[in-house]
Amino acid sequence: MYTNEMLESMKKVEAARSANAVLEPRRMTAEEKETLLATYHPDYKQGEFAVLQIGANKGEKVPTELAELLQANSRVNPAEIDLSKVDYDVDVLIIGGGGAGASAAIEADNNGAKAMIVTKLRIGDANTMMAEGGIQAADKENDSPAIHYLDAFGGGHFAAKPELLYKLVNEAPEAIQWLNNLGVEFDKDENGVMITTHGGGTSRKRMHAAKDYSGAEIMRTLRDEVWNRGIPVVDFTAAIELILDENGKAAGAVLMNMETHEILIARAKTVIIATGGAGRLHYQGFPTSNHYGATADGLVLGYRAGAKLLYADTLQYHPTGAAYPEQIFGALVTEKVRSLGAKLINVNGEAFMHPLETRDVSAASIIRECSDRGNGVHTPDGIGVWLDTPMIELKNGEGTIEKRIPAMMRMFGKYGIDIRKEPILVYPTLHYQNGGLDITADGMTNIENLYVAGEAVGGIHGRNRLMGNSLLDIIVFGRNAGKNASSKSKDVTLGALTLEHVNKFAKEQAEAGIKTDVVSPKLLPNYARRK
Ligand code: MEZ
Repeated sequence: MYTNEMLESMKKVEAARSANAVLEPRRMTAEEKETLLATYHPDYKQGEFAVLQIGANKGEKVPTELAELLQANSRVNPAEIDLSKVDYDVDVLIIGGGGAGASAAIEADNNGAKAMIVTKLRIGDANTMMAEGGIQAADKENDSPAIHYLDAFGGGHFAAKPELLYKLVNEAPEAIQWLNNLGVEFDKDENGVMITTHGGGTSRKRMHAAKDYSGAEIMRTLRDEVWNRGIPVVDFTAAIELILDENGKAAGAVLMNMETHEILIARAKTVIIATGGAGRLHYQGFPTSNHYGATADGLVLGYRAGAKLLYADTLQYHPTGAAYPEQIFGALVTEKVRSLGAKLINVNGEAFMHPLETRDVSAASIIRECSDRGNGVHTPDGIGVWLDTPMIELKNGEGTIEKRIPAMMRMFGKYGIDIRKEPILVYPTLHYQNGGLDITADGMTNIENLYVAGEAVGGIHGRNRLMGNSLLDIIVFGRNAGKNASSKSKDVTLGALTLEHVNKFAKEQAEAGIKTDVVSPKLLPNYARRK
């Protein structure tokens, strides 16, 4: 139930809305943004990071929770693993059953390769499924990939790897057509033209959506395609260590059945890591919008085998996670709510920022409002600011919410909150891993025959990602990895399989004086132990 403070504040929001007295603050200047980020964004809290003592990124800082996993013990003792007993023998092994993994599998299959997906949960249990607001592509007359590039490059603080971002924006229109042809039900107008909207930091309306379950619709389609093609999917089986061959090239993975803990060996000519993000590590104690399996496994697997990370110190806190009621704490409230006209309002009923600043700036602005400025709304369990959803229908007409963001309406409706009539409370939630494994434009890491796609990649977006560029990157880079890994597999002759890199890593650990009981990859979060 709402507290008196919440009710009093809500009255102010309603009064300001009714009097048409809510002003739209101007966008911040570059200097204002820099100061805001440095003071309030979680990425800038130096005490929350640790310097890596071993591995390819030795000397660089990453979040403390990630450092613990990257420098932890392997789940396997190489001496106990029989690499001569091969359970699966494939051309392309895809680790991860989300949108990137499924896209890679489809293209590898198209290319005539024997592909196999292995996933610790089920195909589709992934962050792709949780994405709501849409997917970007510059396919309208007033837009171009070059404009898309400039928006994303600026939004990512000019840090994106140019060749990766170039690929992302140039292949975006084709990615939309590919999905449309596979059967994704994009929102279209009465003439069959795709409806596009703005996202934070976009200078053109290029967000294509399937209402506010865009990711679920895309994942449904990709999963059906994988199943229809008969591509093997090994569910409830985690990759717990990469296997290299005697020449140091990727050659498969040690797998573990999640239920029986049986160990299985997959030999592969090429391997694609598509394991997704890290929200379930709850960096800095933040709640998360992420899927249950998002525990940075791919980063750990790759790092222990010698792959390099890029920008592993930068995370995305989605500005609008649900702050109330407690049952949905941290769940995603799609940016599309703001694209459609809802404004962010403080405890006094005032709009305190432009609603479509980039995500890092928006999150920092909300944190400032709730901390130093003392303008947050206290809930029984935390704090937040209002997102004034009734404004959407004032701007776009009655019925818009049900038609365009029905999932939001249903999520809050379950708790007796009608978002057409009442504003909702939001606070930043851990949403996306901006950094990850470093790849070249063909999708390969510094380890030959080891490819990466999706959220486990670092550098596509720089140090902050724009809305809708993640659903796009899983398609563009998933397909890219599938095509390239399958082509490459045709020329691969595998040497003898080895886990020597695991022994080497353990030696480095000992030499650096790292003593830890932690084993990684983590695979699943352990909420039983959380305070
Ligand atoms: O790209 C995203 O993270 C996304 C579409 C999220 C959202 O707000 O809906």
